[in-house]
Amino acid sequence: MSHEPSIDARRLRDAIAAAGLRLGTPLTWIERTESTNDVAAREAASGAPHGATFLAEQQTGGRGRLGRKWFSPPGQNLYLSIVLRPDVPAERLPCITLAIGLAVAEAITPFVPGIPVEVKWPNDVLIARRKAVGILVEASTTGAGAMTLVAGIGINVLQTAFDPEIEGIATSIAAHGPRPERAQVLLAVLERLSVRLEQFERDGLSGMLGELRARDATLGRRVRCASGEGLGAGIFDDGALRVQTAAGEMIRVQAGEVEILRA
Ligand code: BT5
Repeated sequence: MSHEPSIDARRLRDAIAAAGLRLGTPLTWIERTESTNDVAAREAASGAPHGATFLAEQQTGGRGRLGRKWFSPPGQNLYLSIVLRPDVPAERLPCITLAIGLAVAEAITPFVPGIPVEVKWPNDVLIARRKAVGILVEASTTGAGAMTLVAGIGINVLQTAFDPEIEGIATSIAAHGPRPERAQVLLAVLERLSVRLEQFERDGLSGMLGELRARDATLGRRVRCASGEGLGAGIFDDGALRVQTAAGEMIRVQAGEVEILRA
């Protein structure tokens, strides 16, 4: 495994300040931790502001949904968690993951010219149909009225050899484009996230449905969800996934797993 320079947190903070971003402010760089989501949740509970970001070089217990593992080797990728205190009605919160996924997809697109970057409902970003990004949004604390979330984002940036458990499904930016500086990728992510989250607070998903649908990895593909198999038939206005079964029935998938089946 090549030895990459670690991220220069001071330079990154300067760049975040120069760009005037609230997300990424303040930025805490951690060499090694179990899970940045846990760090962010603890800090949120003791008052970390909206935008506070925790970035680790390595996670020893990186996690996905339902206790699944997020492989988080050192020196290659980005593992970060952002404290969010969004001003949106609670019923709208579940689809914030889609807004985050869209933002990350948009941010990494310029790093892989000519390669499709798609959002796989509800919480993955795919490069050339393989998983390059996982998103884990967790509710943190409920203070006086305001909901606090922790948005955890894992982005495979430089890694090109993966653990056997995921080598058939995982990919990275460097596997499809020139090796970028991780700090540049992170900056791009924070910038797009700032735009999309502000828009989400104002209008929910409505202003970004076109862009989201254009990147829908399940569209027209055979998928399996809890209620059966069918063809991905788009994303509803409220963020639910539409699946058409073989019998011609349209179903709404509001939560849970959706697997894209090989054609
Ligand atoms: C996710 O879960 O995709 C959410 C992953 C979130 C990771 C970030 S890193 C920063 C923050 N701190 C954390 O502890 N977590 C967040 P899920 O949809 O459950 O997908 C998990 C599955 O993705 C695993 O079961 C593997 O199949 C696959 N996987 C694990 N590590 C991967 C990797 N590095 N690249 C691609 N796929 C991976």
